[in-house]
Formats: sequence, structure tokens, C-alpha cells
Amino acid sequence: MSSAKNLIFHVRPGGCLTGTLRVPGDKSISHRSIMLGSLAEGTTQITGFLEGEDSLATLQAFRALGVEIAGPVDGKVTIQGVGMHGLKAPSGPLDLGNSGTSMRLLAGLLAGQGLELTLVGDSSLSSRPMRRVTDPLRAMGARVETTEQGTAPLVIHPVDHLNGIDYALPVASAQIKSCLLLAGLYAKGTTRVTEPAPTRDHTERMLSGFGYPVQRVGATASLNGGGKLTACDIDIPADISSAAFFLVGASIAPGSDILLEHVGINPTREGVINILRLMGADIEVLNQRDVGGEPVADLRVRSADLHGIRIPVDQVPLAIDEFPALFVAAACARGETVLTGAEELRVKESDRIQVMADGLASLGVDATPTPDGIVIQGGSIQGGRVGSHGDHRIAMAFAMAALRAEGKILIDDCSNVNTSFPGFVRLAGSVGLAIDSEEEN
Ligand code: SPQ
Repeated sequence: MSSAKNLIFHVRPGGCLTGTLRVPGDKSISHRSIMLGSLAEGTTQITGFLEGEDSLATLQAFRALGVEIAGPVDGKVTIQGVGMHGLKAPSGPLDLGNSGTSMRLLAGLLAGQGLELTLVGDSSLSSRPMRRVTDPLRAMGARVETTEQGTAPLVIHPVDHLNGIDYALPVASAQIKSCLLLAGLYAKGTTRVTEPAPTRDHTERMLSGFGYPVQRVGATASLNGGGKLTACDIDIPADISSAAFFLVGASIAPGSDILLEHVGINPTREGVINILRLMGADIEVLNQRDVGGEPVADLRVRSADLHGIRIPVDQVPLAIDEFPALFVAAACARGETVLTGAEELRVKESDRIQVMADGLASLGVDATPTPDGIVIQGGSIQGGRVGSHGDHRIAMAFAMAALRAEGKILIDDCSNVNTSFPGFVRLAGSVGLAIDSEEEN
């Protein structure tokens, strides 16, 4: 997991991004490929797996649960599935590091296994809300405990069985939806989850790919418990959430022209493209194809003259992880950008509204946080030193800001970039970002 040393990014101002690059594999799909491959009957071969700390935490958890997993080697992973009832009790707590997806999806997947289990995480994960998953799991008959504050560690006790649930999600969250669908695999009857707005649907798509029937009617996804998963091969596309830093970087830096290859453009994830286009970005979607049930394309991005917008609320869940990068685009755009309906940003790896507002302010940008969003006046960006608060997406967003800054930007506490984007410094450097990293004790 992340080291205690302070990893600092030094990014020199100016320059542009040019060339062709493929960012690492999709984090959300990587997690799910390990989970479903482990429960399947037969051997699952994965390519394009994200070798980042978050998805590796999921992989290690399933090894601890007795699953034989080879790799990753160059993004290739082979899983000998143990079937729906083949997991074994681990010898100690499952450590999920910084990964909210691992903890919330595993809470559901493990609730009906008949095992005594403890799920732990790092200090950031241990401060994120877990009642959003433990409350509905309890309503299904699970015995899952949190701390008094509703946070991890989560302790799961064995139960005889779970019952299906008909649940309306109080927030648009793919993690709650996926948690309950995975618990529903082990429940009697039907589990129905209705979402207030569309969220990423990788769990539903991948369950179908493993031969498990999932119905979708309007905003409701449902499945019947008691079925089985059949192993299959999975080719994981590049992560649009990692591509987002380059979509923004190339858009804001004059003279840029890049091609991002093999990017997943699932409609439940494409908000960043829609929002940037509304701001005037020049993004071409090329060579669109279907890879194992997920839409994929190459994205060509050239610099453009961006203008501020009021971000449509319906785009918020479709771009939820891309807002740190989008705030940097807003800081470089002409006029005002207003985000509302995004209170969920306050309970991510950091409070992404406050941390971005503070960092932008220290770079001379007029950014005003609101309870559910932010108002940013575009203008110039000064050099300076900002904190990422151990949040990978904040660190990478501020690295891109240097492309338009008047002086050097130093970013503290960047080791968590390895949770989602190992090799960021090298890859970003290879297309023109003047970035170096340095470890400080
Ligand atoms: O896994 P984690 O730590 O929650 O990661 C984040 C991220 O920025 O990488 C959120 F901080 O992504 C979540 C995302 O925000 C990944 C995810 C998923 O794979 O299902 C769903 C989203 O979370 P939520 O809470 O909106 O369901």
C-alpha cells in the first residue's frame, strides 16, 4: 500500500501534449473482473487489468479467500474460479487499502457466504460512509457491523440465508447498486435496485457476460438469487477516468493534439466528454467498437478555446470521478462555471469540493465551494504548492493545471496516484507534461 513518505510532483509550467498513448485499464471493471472470475465455474483470463493498488487489493482479498489467481503480468490475470460457494475463510482481516469499491462491493458479495469476516482499510477509507451499504444489507437479513460512526472496519457474521430486497437508492451510487446485486446472487427470490439517476453499469454488463441473467426495466436492475456464473475471457479497456486528465490537459494547452487509444466509453461514464464538449472542447470519438460488452473508442483531442458553463445536473453521476480534472478546465475557461448536485464529491477519497477549492485558491483562481458544488471563474493560474490530501485524482488534476500556469506547481502527498494510475509521471512526461517526482521523508 502507499508509503508514509511524501511523494511530491514538480510540474514546470507551459508546454503542450502531443502523441499517442494508452492509459491503464479501467479500475471499476478490473475490480469486478476479479470478483466475478473468482465466483465463476472454470478459468477466466483477463487482459488489460489495472495493476494499481486498488484493484490489486481486490485481487489479494480473493487470494486470501482461497482463490488461485496468477498474475498480473503485463495486465494479464488468470483466475481459477471456485464457484458460487467455494470461497474459504481467510486467516485474518481483508485489507482493502484505499479502495471504496473493494469494500462496498465485497460487503455485498461476502454477506451471504456463511463466513466470519472483517474488512479494513486505510485512514481515508476508514472515514468514508458505509451505512449506505450496511443498512440495506441488514434489511436483506445480513449481519454486518460498522463502527458507531458508520465506518469501517466492517464485521460480517454468518447468516443462514439472505432475502431479496426491493430497494430505491437514496443516492446515485454504482457501489451501493453493485453491492446489493452481488448480495442478491446469494438471496432467496428477486433483488431489485432502483437508481435515482443512471450510474455505471459494469456490474450488470459483466454479470450478463458471465451468463447470469440481469433484467433492466427503466431505472430498475434486478436479478434472482441462486444462479451460477460461467467463466469467460475479459478484455478491459483503458480507464476513461484516467484518460480524463489528458482530455483536459490537451484541451487547455495550446498546440496540443493527442490520441488516447482503446478508451472505455460506456454511456454511464462519458459525462466528461459531454461536459468538455459543452465547454467548447475539440474531442473526436474514432473507431468505435464493442469489446466484450463494453463500448470502446480512440479519442483524438486538440486544444480549444474553452468557455464556462452551468454543468447539467444529469451529467453529474456520469462524470463523478472526473470533477477534479474538470475544475482545472473551468479554471482555464472564459467566464464562470457552476457545478450543482454533486454533494457526493465530499465523501470520496478526500472532500473533492473543498480540497480542489483550496488548491485552486492557492494558485490564484477564484473558486467558491458550495454545499453541493463549486463556482469557478476562469482566468489565469499562478504557480504554487498544493496538497492532494492523499487523493490520486486531486494530484493528477493539479499536475495538468501546470500546462497553463505562470510558474511551477508542486503537489504534495501524491503516492496514492498508484491506486488508479501507476506510471502516470512517465506516461504524462512522454506526451509533453514537464513533470518529475521526488520523495521526501
Ligand atoms: O473505489 P473508490 O475509492 O470509491 O474510487 C472512486 C475513484 O475516484 O476512483 C471514488 F472515489 O470511484 C468510484 C466512483 O466514484 C468507483 C465506483 C465503482 O467502481 O463502482 C463508483 C463510484 O462511486 P459511487 O460511490 O458513486 O458509487
